[in-house]
Amino acid sequence: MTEIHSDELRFVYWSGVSATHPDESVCGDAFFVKETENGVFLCLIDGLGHGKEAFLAANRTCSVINDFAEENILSLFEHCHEALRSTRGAVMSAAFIHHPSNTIEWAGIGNVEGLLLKRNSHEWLPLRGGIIGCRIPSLRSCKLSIQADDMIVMYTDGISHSTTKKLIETIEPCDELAHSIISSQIKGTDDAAVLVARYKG
Ligand SMILES: [Mn+2]
Repeated sequence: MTEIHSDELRFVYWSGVSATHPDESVCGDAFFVKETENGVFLCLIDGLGHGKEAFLAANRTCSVINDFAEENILSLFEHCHEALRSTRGAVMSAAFIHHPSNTIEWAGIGNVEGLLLKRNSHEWLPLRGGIIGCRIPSLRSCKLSIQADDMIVMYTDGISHSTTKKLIETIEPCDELAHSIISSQIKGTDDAAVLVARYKG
């Protein structure tokens, strides 16, 4: 089962695709995008393993982010950690684009890859080890400048990392990039999800 969502918001165009493990009926990977007054949150979550328990962990994470999306990135991780204690746990990368200052603040626990793609350079999100709901490290976020047309790409470990790196540099529009990644780089042994956003400036 594949879920696709594309939208244009005030600050970004974005596209998310998730694909369920072939033996399961619900997906444990989830993307979440929410605009606030000053910017936009972009989150990609991988509930541990796959199946119903993974789905429940990812789902709970999304509802916490929805409730606390007015706050900063680091407190978001802490709220999720508390809320996920009774679940299997999840890994997540999250970014907040602050429009007034043209900056992006981001952080990641686990192995959801994050990439900021600029016209002539790119920056990978530094990831910290841990599992949200089980044990999380002391977290520091990174802040970078962002300008119109910069892209943010996130993907879970259901996507082949080595080949995706090359693909990202060749394709432009959000929905095309998200679709190419999921259709050509999916491992097929886990849930998989990709989130792509282009900053409008
Ligand atoms: Mn996974």
